[in-house]
Amino acid sequence: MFWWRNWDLSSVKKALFIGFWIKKIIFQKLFIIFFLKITMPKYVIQEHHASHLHWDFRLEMNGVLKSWALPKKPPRSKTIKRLAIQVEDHLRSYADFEGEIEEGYGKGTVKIWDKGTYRLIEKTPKKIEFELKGKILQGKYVLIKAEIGDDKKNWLLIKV
Ligand SMILES: [Mn+2]
Repeated sequence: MFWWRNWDLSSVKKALFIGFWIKKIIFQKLFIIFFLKITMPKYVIQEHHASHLHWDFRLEMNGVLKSWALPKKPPRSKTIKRLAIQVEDHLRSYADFEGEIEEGYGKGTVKIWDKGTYRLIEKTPKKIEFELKGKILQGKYVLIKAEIGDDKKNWLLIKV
């Protein structure tokens, strides 16, 4: 009779209570991660095998994809500076594009080289600093307007 009275009920309660809080904290953390994932702006780099192989670097900004064409692979170390020529904004939906461009200047194959999200650190007319969270590129980068000649479209992409 009343065998259960020997149970230390308070420790069972404690265990349940701790379990409840652990679950609550895990769910809160997962929710925050999910929330950041869906609200952080995206970036994409598309390898474009056009008449000249280049990499199209695009940042989701003000409802469009701000775009730069890089004649060389995006830098993964701090010692490399890459020319980034600003090109026309693209629609956000273009971030997922992979495939064949049949006509015109961009004729050739496009494949996604890297993609992820980014955090904007600073933006001025001559400088955009951000932190990339991608599959290939990670860390802080800066795009700086390069006053090379008269061409206002020339920027430099540098890992900082
Ligand atoms: Mn291109």
